[in-house]
Amino acid sequence: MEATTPKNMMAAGTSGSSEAPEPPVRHIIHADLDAFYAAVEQLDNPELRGKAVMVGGSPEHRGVVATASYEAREFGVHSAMPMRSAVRRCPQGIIVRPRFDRYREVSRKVMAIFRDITDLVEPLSLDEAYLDITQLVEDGQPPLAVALDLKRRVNQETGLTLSVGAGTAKSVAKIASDLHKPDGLLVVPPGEEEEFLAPLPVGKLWGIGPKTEERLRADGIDTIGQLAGQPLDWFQRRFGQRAADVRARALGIDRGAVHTERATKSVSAETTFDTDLTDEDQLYPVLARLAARVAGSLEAKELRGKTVTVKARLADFTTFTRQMTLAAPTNSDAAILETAWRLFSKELSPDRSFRLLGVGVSGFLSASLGADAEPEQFQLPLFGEEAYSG
Ligand code: TTP
Ligand code: MG
Repeated sequence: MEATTPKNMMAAGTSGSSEAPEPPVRHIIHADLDAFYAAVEQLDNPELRGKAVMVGGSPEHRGVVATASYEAREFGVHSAMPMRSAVRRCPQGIIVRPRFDRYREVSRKVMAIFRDITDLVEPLSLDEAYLDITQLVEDGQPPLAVALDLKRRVNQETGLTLSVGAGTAKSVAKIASDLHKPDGLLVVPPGEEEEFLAPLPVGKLWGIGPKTEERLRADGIDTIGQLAGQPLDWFQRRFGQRAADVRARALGIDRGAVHTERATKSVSAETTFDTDLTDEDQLYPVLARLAARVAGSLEAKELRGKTVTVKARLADFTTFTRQMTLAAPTNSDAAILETAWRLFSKELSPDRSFRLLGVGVSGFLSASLGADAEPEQFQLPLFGEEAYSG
């Protein structure tokens, strides 16, 4: 699977498809730093290297794990876990408070390396981006060579390790980068997308959240291959308007383009809870984490927005949004959180349980037009990833 000359594989990629005519093959890289916050802490403080590091809030104040070093992950510690549970699982773990300014600084360096490779960079968060490398491949550099070069440069210039996945679709590249973490590298050659995805659990697919995964498993669909094998009308019944997209992703042929900053209209993050939440003490840290994620994405995309939106879904699936426009555009997590909390706290009530919470920022200052862009309609995927931009 790993090193194949892409041009040789193109014939295989076009066989067996009834969709005509075939669009040209694109080559996409998904790059994601390993244990980002924890890796920066280990880089800056050699005493932390090789040790279980848990970056986040304090266990006494309902703090949450932002991320953990791979040493700590061996004990079952992971992002978004209450720090108290993390300490129980890994008592020797060293708790480190996040230093967002430092992470932003490192992120800027890494994004600059990405942009040095290609202009077509779509950052997703501080440590993660899609790169469209089609031109480089057409000029004769195999995706594997580009990926190796990227990993080497990031490691030499920052000291961090980067995991890279390459493929002809964003969703394939993203899954590939995750599969061999940390320090992973996986190139899925054109034509092998479906075969690569088939044995993987359905939950790995973008847009299949834990709840959808549960329902699919109840129907005996455990792998992406089993999903891809369903007839078209089954997809339509199960996914409605999303049917074509979900099916394309399951087949590894999604056509989503890499969007550079200019195309971004909103940046948002949302999360669905395992159990519905009512308590302000539990909801506030969630909102704080979402605000920090959105601020990080804005920073990575070099954007500031004026409109802050909160999205909420109640236990009965009623979904609503509340927005507020600020006097000046921002990318500050504190300003986003303050506004989001002002909007959301009005919605709290002892008889209301929430199953989902989201935070978004839109209304970007458009440098090219020299004027404020109109706040865009807030759009979030129904299910799917924590960080999303449209
Ligand atoms: P991720 O790339 O999801 O995680 P990671 O880089 O720590 O680990 P890996 O990619 O090797 O699996 O997120 C990047 C950073 O974003 C992470 O270091 C901390 C922050 N983050 C949070 O603050 N809260 C979260 O729930 C998640 C998932 C990440
Ligand atoms: Mg990462």
